[in-house]
Amino acid sequence: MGVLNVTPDSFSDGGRFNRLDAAIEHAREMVAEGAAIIDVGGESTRPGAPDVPLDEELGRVIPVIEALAPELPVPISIDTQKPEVMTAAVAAGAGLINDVNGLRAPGALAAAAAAGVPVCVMHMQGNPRTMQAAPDYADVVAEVGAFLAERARACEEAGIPAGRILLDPGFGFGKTVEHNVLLLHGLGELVGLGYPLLVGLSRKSMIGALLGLEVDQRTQASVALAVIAAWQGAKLVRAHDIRATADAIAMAGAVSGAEFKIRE
Ligand code: 9MG
Repeated sequence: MGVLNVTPDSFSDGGRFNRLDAAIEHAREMVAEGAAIIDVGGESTRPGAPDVPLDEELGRVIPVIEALAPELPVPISIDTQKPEVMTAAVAAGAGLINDVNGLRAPGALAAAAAAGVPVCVMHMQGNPRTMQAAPDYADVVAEVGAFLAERARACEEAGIPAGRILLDPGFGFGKTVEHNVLLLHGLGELVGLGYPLLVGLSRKSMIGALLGLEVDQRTQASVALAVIAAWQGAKLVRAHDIRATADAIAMAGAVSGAEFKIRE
């Protein structure tokens, strides 16, 4: 899953893709490099990011989705927490809803169910403004697993079929470096929940904390984390550096004989 941030304040690409033509070009490039989904987001989820008003978020993402949907050979995902954006994005051509808030906003579950597309529900402790203040778990793998199982049940009760549900442990969302490492180490337990797992580790601050690297120096470490996640059973990896990530995961797949398939 290739990241296409159309925000002026994105955490790792600094809003380079907030102009329509640049966004479209970058999406094409990511597909050419092996992305199987393009994830369009108009509200930064980096720690401390401000809320974006509905109209502004719609104005950022809808023109991009309308432009990309007819021409891209892969589905577009909408990265949003707002039910109104989910509905409008799917009407504009998005084929997946990616909600870092796990469809917990009022109306989000109903909007996602009515949209009739697959959903990715992610775990987050707190909210992007406060989540890194004091993350706290007795057993991070068990607690994230219990949350994801509950959200999957809520999705199914709202009418979203099990086959359209992806789960995501939410690396970096209300987690310390140690929590992130434990979660990745224990990812197999979450695979056991029975839904495909999506993970996002690309350029995240745990790499900066462990290796002392700036955001633009984190490609190799991101690729290593992607391979570890895929090896543990993750089915989708959200990434910025597509060619490197796709090649590395394809090699892991070739060795393991597992079914994760990145490129024809
Ligand atoms: C939007 N976004 C930022 N990080 C993410 C992650 O780790 N997973 C998902 N599903 N979305 C994310």
